[in-house]
Amino acid sequence: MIRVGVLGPVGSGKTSLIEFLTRYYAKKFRVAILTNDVVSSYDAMRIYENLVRKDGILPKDNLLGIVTGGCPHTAIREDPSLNLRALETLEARVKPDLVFIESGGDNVMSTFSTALADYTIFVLDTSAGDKYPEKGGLGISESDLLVINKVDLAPYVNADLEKMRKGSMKVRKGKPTIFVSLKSGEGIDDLLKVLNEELGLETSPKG
Ligand SMILES: Nc1nc2c(ncn2[C@@H]2O[C@H](COP(=O)(O)OP(=O)(O)O)[C@@H](O)[C@H]2O)c(=O)[nH]1
Ligand SMILES: [Mg+2]
Repeated sequence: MIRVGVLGPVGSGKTSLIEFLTRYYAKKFRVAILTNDVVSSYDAMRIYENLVRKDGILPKDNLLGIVTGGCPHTAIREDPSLNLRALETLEARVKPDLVFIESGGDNVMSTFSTALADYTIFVLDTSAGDKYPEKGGLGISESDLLVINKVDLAPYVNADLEKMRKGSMKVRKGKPTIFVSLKSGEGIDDLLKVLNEELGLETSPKG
């Protein structure tokens, strides 16, 4: 089971990314999703509605949502026990090849415990301004992959993508950064190419 942690600020596109990747990978692999929300089961309910009920992409047993309380980074870093237990439940229920774990949404310092995630994707979006990624933060610099989402909005918020690209190179020391729009589809091929390579997912069959 490959555990992919998805984190980043509220509204950057974490759930949208997980929904997109699940649609893609579920054709070949057993995919499960574990969401973290601070006070509700909102994301789990949204994913249930879209992927389970409407589109039938995800069996309902493959989805689990937990409520972390007000400090979402604690549940993915200092004390991931709630998430680890939820993963055990998913493992026993569906034996997934691939699990996406969505953080409840946090600031740029947020990171996943290595006990919980094998690979981490930090999601930023252009509408937060082009001061990031250069302004830095542990999550931005240390994540395995930085996804900068909502490039379609960049012109409306005067976000200079070249500045963001340079900033990212500066703080991430060679680790990959991909620019996408989950709305228009721009950059998606690059994203899948990097993820397939990094996760070694191209060849292993569903079984
Ligand atoms: N314009 C635009 N909106 C997007 C894009 N990706 C996601 N959104 C919207 O941004 C909002 C927050 O997305 P969501 O996936 O819920 O973010 P999360 O809080 O990080 O999980 C939603 O209204 C999405 O429809 C994108 O690439 N472009
Ligand atoms: Mg979300």
